Amino acid sequence: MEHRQSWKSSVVYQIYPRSFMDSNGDGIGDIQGIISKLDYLKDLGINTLWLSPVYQSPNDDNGYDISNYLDIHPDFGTMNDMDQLIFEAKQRGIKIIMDLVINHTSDEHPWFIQSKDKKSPYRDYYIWKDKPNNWTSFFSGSAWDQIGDSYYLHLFSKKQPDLNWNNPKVMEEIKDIMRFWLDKGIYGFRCDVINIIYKSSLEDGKRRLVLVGREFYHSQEGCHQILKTLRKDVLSKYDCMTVGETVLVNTAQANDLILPEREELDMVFGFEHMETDQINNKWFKTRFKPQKFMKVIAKWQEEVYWNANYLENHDQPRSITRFGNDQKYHEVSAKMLATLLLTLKGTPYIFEGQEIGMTNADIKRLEDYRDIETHRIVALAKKLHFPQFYIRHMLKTASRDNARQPMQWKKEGGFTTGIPWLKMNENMSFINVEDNLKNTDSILRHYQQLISLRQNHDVLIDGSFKPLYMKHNVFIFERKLNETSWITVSNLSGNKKRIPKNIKGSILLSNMHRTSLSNPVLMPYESILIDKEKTL
Ligand code: ISL
Ligand code: CA
Repeated sequence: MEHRQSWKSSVVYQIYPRSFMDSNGDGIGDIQGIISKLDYLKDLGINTLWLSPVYQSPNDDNGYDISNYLDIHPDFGTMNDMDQLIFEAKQRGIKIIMDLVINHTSDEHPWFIQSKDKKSPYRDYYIWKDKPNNWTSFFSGSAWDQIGDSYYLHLFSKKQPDLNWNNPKVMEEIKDIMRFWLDKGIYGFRCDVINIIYKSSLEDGKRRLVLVGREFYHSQEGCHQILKTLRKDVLSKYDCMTVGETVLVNTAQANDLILPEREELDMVFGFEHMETDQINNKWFKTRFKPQKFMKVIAKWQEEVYWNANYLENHDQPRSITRFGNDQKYHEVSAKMLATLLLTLKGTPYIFEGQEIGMTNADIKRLEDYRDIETHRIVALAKKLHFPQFYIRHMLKTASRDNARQPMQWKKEGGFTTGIPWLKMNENMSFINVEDNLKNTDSILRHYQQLISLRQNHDVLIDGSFKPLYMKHNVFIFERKLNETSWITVSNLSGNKKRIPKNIKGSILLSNMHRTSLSNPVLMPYESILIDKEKTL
């Protein structure tokens, strides 16, 4: 058999360190907290952890604004803690990938502080101009800020100045940073907004509603060249993986970044399926459109060389609230989404709390939101005179804090002995890890079974993907490897449906204790994993 790259059999669990587990009662999750939960993660069955940033940072954007890439934020612990985490994880067969944020640094990074001086050798580490252009930031408003008589570019907050990738010195600095971490034994990187790091021109952009200027920085040839260099000079020397976070890419652009012969990244996160419950922009959520969702998923499955499959991360609302039903069908729809995610072709990513069906946040007061993007949007919406009730609705359905409420370990929380940095969800009294572990039929147990099926059956890793049925909000697809053929049936709606007659086989996994296909009625959010060859 052809050699299989190690990341094809990875099952990744994303940790948002602030919200995972607090070991010292200051209300902020930390590295010792993560270490204390490694056995839990091992039992879940995952073999790879992705840590959102733990580097030094003034936390304007919760660590995505880095002021020292080579040290740990004291909130999270020390470098010794990090070394211990890498070691302890390895003992349990778990590899660690770290976030690599190289589009921008913090404005408190020594490079930027020195860059403010026009005569400094660091001046050209960033993008300075005498006059701003019309580009807008991802967090709304102008992408330029003024210091003295010059302006610098920041595609995110003004405390996140963009690096100048036209400067070869920047490339050398980043290579050193990557080597530093890979030498410590980490398994690779999740590369933040990687397809926008290269700016090919600083002209005014075409006038549009959002992201003015993007034609000059989105998926530019210069970006491909940078990725090839990083791969050749650094990554290729290690057994490691990279997953790019790639905003606004289509399937062709995704392949341009990941096809093996391109020698750039290993896989990327697409966003198209995340747009199936909104109009134009994530702040304008509408009803979830399952038909659109399954078509997008099938398209990416069929067209993209290898997918990074995910339904949640630290920027997105919770999948059960969005794509399932977090009230009446909480357990069954969480399990249905799990089966879908873990049986698709590609590397699955599970976000902390997803394995117990954590829901969107129950934050009521605007001032209780912590996320910078959320506050920027509130300010803008107020300026535009959006009614108060609508602003609340926007936050409830789209704020990034929906994903960031602390992990619900126990009925009474279990995340911290102090005051959590972001309020916990009151539904922790019935949605928590403790109860899930006690119950042999819980959402967590369902994830465990799925992960174990993946680890033990190559059909879920190497098998081909073929959509069999995509109608009436029912998604059926086949994974096939040699003689083995597995079929996933998912009802993405709250209504009863029928299983098409030609779907036959024996049940490998059900979210409703189904043991055969003799009853053709598919219950709301029912999902079934079927082995086609073994007909009972
Ligand atoms: O949050 C978003 C959609 O919900 C996006 O606009 C997001 O800002 C974009 O996907 C980039 O995200 C990444 O880089 C940002 C950081 O704030 C995010 O947390 C990170 O995932 C800037 O570093
Ligand atoms: Ca702490």
